[in-house]
Amino acid sequence: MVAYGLFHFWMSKSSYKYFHHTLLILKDINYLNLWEPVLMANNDLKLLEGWFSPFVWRVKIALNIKSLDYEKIEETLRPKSDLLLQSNPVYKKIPVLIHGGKPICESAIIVEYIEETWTSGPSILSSDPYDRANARFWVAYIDDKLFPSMRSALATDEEAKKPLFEQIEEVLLKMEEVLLNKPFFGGDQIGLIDIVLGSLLLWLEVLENINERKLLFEEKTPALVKWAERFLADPAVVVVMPETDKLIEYAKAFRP
Ligand SMILES: N[C@@H](CCC(=O)N[C@@H](CS)C(=O)NCC(=O)O)C(=O)O
Repeated sequence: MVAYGLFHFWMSKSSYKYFHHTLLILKDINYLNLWEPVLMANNDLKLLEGWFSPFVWRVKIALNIKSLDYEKIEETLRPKSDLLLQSNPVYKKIPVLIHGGKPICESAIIVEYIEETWTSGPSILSSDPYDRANARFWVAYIDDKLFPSMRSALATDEEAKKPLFEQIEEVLLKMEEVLLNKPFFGGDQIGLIDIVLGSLLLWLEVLENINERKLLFEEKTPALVKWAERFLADPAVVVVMPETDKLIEYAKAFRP
């Protein structure tokens, strides 16, 4: 199985999709659950999650980076559980992280909470206030400009899709500039911007697949393509991401 996965990867075009596929095979047989023996237990952490949610993936990646163990509570959203309605009465959305009985809502805020609460382990945010402000600026930009366009493009007709695709490509070009020649937006390791943008990569692939149109590609954003491969291959990330085919199936429900 492993040999097949690696063979499949090396013999195919070098795209992050195939690389990711190989890593998923490795993940299935537990090769990459490297941190499991050293997970920090007894943190009294519960995560209201959904397998399909890029916002949930953000939190799971941050918890993995910090090697934190947590109880997973899968939320189907139809109907919303009492626990979700009580924990996030304002937005009624996942993810919600419940720490010691206290709920924290909104994915980027949860990631920052994790960073501030568990200061040991790799840092997700720089210690420099200017760098932190900068990271928060791009996080707000991504959530403001990229996700809404992607979400709408999944659920609208051909004509309405055009400006949405333009907006998506504009954001990707901008993020290529922001990345420069660094391995990650956070420098040598995954940081807040990586988590926020990287969590949207699989849904971007779903969008590309459904529309038979590339949005993230080498000719336009070469550094970002390499970054995407690097991000999806990271051990803290690879165990979080579901199979793209499963997401494509799920996304059919959004079609107009
Ligand atoms: N801004 C929120 C977005 C969370 C979000 O949209 N979650 C979706 C699942 S992907 C949800 O719970 N939707 C339920 C609803 O809208 O009723 C965050 O960053 O956490």
